[in-house]
Amino acid sequence: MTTAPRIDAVFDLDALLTPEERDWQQRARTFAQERILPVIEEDFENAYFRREFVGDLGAAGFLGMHLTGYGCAGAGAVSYGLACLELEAADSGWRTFVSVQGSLAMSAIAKYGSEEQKQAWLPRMAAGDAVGCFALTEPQGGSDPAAMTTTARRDGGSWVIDGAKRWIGLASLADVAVVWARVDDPALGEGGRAVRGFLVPTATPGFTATPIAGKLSMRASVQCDVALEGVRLPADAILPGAEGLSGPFGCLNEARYGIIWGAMGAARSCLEAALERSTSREVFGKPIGANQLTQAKLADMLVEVEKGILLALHLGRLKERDALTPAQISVGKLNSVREALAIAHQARSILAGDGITNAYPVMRHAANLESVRTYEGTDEIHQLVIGRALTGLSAF
Ligand code: TGC
Repeated sequence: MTTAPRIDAVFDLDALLTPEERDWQQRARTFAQERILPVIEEDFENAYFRREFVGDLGAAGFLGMHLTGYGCAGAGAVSYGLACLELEAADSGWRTFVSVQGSLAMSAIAKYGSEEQKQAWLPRMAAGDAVGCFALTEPQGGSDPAAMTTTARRDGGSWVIDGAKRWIGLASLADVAVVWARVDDPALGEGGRAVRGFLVPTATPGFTATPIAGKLSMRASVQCDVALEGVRLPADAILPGAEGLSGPFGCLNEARYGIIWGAMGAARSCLEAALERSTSREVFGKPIGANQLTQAKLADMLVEVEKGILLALHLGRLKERDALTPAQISVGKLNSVREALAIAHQARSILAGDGITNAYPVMRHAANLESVRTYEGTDEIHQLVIGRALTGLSAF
């Protein structure tokens, strides 16, 4: 396969990073290249999630790495972003795992959980001894979590949850699910129902997760339908610190931030593959990279990778100052995934017929990026979030 030229060395990204950030990036790159890359084509082909990597990622410190305490590494936002970039340079499925575990499930517990809940779950999840999932999206909901119909009702000293969720990453492997549900809330008036979060051990009777079959994207990862049928939980299963949709949206901000970096990793891999082929394959008696049309494509791809990484870095620095807004996150998520997909398609055209085989990672990245474009807010949702920030008018 491709020997990887350091695309990010072209404009000396390293000069903008601290030694600690470079160290995290190098550790993630090593994990991706030594562990994930040798098996990913086979796993993608067989739709196989390699469970043993979970503990290894935990031991390496990547799970909840941007959280502090409870066994988490306490790394900065840029370090976390660089780890996402390197993991997604191998496969979006493994960046997604780290996102679901760290940015969604662990973040929800860290932001909104009681001290007991944090002690019970975060150290095990940081170590990779327990897996979490984040159950927000519903079959009829998609982009509109406000349409949620899953309910939690009080029954004596218990909560009882009923409903259905869809596209829930890792749910069939998870030990605990962060489930968002509507709760009868007298403070909201008659019929008023606030969205609240619950920690649901997946062994609880009534919780069923079924992997979604037939995926042509993210095949080395698992997404599930989840049924919640009379799931009975103790009173302290509720996350005390989250009330309303701002709870789950606060976690989506974290996951979307990781995607801003991660998608640029997939893009970089596609550019590397196209670049390698440009000098190794000859047509019409010369390397295809000696053609002006090929060079124009390569140049455009490099421009977008560099711009995307610099935007990610700027947003990361804002996040480290606690100054990153949801609209800025939408700019980054929209741009990174849209450009990464365009880069994957350009790379495929340079690779010609070989580009549709798994001798190169490009079609796999392109297929994965179709999922990344859809989850954590579609392109259209992010356009509308930006449009609302620009005009002050909501067009949802
Ligand atoms: P809206 O009226 O705008 O807001 C409702 C409440 O939420 C607050 N809020 C936010 N808070 C923090 N961060 C944000 N980004 C926030 N956006 C909104 C808002 O302030 C308000 O709070 P309060 O206290 O005033 O009530 O809500 P809306 O219904 O108009 O929402 C608009 C919209 C479209 C932006 C939102 O629904 C949206 O983002 N939709 C996209 C949903 C989405 O991204 N779903 C992804 C689900 S998770 C997933 O895909 C998992 S993939 C990983 C895996 O499991 O494999």
